[in-house]
Amino acid sequence: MLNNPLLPGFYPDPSICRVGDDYYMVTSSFTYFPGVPVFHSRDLMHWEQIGHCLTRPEQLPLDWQAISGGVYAPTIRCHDGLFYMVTTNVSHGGNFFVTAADPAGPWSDPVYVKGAPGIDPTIFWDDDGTAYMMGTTDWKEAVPGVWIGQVDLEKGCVVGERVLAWRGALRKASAPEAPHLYKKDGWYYLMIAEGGTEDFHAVTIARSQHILGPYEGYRGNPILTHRHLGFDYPIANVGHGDLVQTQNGEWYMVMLASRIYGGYHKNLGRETYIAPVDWSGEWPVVSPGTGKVEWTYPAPKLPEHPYAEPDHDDFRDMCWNTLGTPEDGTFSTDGKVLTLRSTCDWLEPEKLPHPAAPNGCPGFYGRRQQHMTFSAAVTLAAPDRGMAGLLLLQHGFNGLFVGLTRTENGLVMRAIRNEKYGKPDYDNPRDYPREMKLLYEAPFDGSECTLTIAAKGQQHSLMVNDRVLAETDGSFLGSETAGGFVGAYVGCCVMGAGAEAAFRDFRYTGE
Ligand code: 6LW
Repeated sequence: MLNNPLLPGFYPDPSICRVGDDYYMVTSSFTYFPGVPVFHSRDLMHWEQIGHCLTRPEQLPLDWQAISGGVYAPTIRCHDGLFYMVTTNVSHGGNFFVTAADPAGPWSDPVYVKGAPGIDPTIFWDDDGTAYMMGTTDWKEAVPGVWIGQVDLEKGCVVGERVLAWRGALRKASAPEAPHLYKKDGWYYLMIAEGGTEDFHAVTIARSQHILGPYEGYRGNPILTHRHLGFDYPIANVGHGDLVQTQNGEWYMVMLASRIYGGYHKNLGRETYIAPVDWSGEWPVVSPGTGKVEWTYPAPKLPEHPYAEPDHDDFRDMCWNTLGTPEDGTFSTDGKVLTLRSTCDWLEPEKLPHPAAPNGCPGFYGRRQQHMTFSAAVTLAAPDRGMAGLLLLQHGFNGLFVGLTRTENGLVMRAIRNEKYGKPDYDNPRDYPREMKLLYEAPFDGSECTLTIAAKGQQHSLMVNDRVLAETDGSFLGSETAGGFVGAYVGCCVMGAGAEAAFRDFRYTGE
């Protein structure tokens, strides 16, 4: 069976391409490093991560304090045997692309594209080999839309006129974005997302016989949305799709969506889903028969191609990320033991470095929470200074922490709930009113301990060894409350300038 979510956990804005019998998929990654994970499949059911597009600090300058800044929606395509991944680094440089002969990497240095405003860039080659780029118009424009222009990939600039291709299906559509272009039966089909990436998200489509338009919207739009299914439906926010045709002629769409649980809460952020598409007529019909994204579909007509799951608890596995671009010596690991260093205080807002000052490096090394019910545990050696432990982290530094702190009066174990109030302000991520609530504190006697964060839905437990320090509702880790574009990460952290700690035997289980 084809099971949804295809990539569980925070894997938004999926883009897919096929080369022969091989399928490749990328997703956005925001302020986590390395950036833009790359997945491979031969049957569309089993997806193995084979690398990241952005693995070198020079490729990915980030401002870690804006957790939902950094890398937005990517597009992956292959042309003349060369892979292209084009995306936006909203924290630095705007739209850029990297190339690779092998999607597992290495990928080139970024080419920042001049004359390409907005976000969500995509590349398309016409039959004569001419390359075009599309993206959203600048956010500040009164009437948003999607532009298209010819692009010189050698020089890294849009050439000639940039044309406003489409403004979306709805009159005054909000957030027309995520453009992808396909050529079929002599028509150029322009598929976008609109309605915004939350409850009203949708996929809409237009077509033209000329690449630069004018594009005419489909009268049956939207071709996919869950906006009409209400707030109890378990799969929400469906939109931002990309299409692929199998070598056998079947069409599929990958798209983002969120699971809601314990109320209207989306702790896992936006995940990657898939649905079959009937494109035997003039316009694509997504998920024929039901018109909504289902948990399972019959397997595609492709030979099954499973792979051996790697050990994700090994600190060298590709599922691990730092928050922000790591500095030399931030972390080191042999797989089992992780040594992590922090060069600043970072969960306490008043101690965040001033925006004008250098960032410093937060000591955080984590992986995605991929299940509504999960447990993460790690063994920590008592730190010589500062604070070290296990952290479940969302946008705005909403988080749950359990760990050890070296205080003037000795070593203490603490459970902390770090919560921000008020509306998210993307321009001033440091300005959230916030409260660091100490849920529990007690002296700790020992040289090491095992820390656990476990969740049964929204009921979260914070433990040291076998002792439950605190139980608390975790719905403030949902995107509706935390804001932003990311999903929860769980991992090891150290806080306090110069603090260092050693972790071992990390285990994540989920159901
Ligand atoms: C993505 C864009 C979007 O680039 O959110 O709201 C951005 N929609 O398509 C980040 O995922």
